[in-house]
Amino acid sequence: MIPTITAFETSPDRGKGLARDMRVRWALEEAGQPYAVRLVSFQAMKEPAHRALQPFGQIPTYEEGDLVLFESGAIVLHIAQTRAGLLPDDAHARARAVAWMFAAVNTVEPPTLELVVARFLEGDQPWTEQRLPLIRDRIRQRLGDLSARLGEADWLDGAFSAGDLMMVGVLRRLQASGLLDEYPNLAAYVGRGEARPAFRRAFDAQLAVFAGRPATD
Ligand code: GTB
Repeated sequence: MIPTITAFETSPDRGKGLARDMRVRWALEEAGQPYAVRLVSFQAMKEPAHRALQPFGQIPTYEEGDLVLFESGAIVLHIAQTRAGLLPDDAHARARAVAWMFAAVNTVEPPTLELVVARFLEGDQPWTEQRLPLIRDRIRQRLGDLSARLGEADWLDGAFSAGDLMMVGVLRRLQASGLLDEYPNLAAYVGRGEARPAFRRAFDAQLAVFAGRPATD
């Protein structure tokens, strides 16, 4: 059974692969699992049919037979647990890879989302200019710790795993902020993730959604 995922019909990033369907696409490509994509409009995401799949009216979702999943981390974990290639066989190494998945979404991603909110949703508020340096420093704390742990290694814990996939997915959203470049080993780590053939296939597939569309789309 080929799983179906959902993605933005019109993504604000116009194909830079920053929306969270990218993590799911990448995981499916790493696992060699063909998949279908259903594109949804912002309006359709808020309608009952989509909320039955995703209670918060968001993408991505994952449908496979009678399994329906939401939350990109849970979807990637499911793919990793049911296909080879994304989690180590050794039970302890597997548990550590899952810990890195949680670290990505639970420890590193939250301060990065504060930056998005401050810049794009609260950018016109009087407190934003004062708040931004505080948020950037909170992100630096996480990046500094992550950078120290990664050191000169290629991946966070031995071979590439779903933990790296999630972490790279989170860090990619910081590229435009310049913060990632303050930590050359993290910038190189993201580069290694993006150079993986499975990442390239996933990226090209999501980019193709926007090919040939006018910029006003
Ligand atoms: N915790 C959930 C998960 O991990 O699956 C969060 C899902 C989520 O935030 N989905 C976003 C969404 O559907 C898309 S990824 N938003 C619409 C809504 O809430 O109404 C967030 C995102 C959106 C756009 C860009 N971009 O264009 O750069 C990047 C990331």
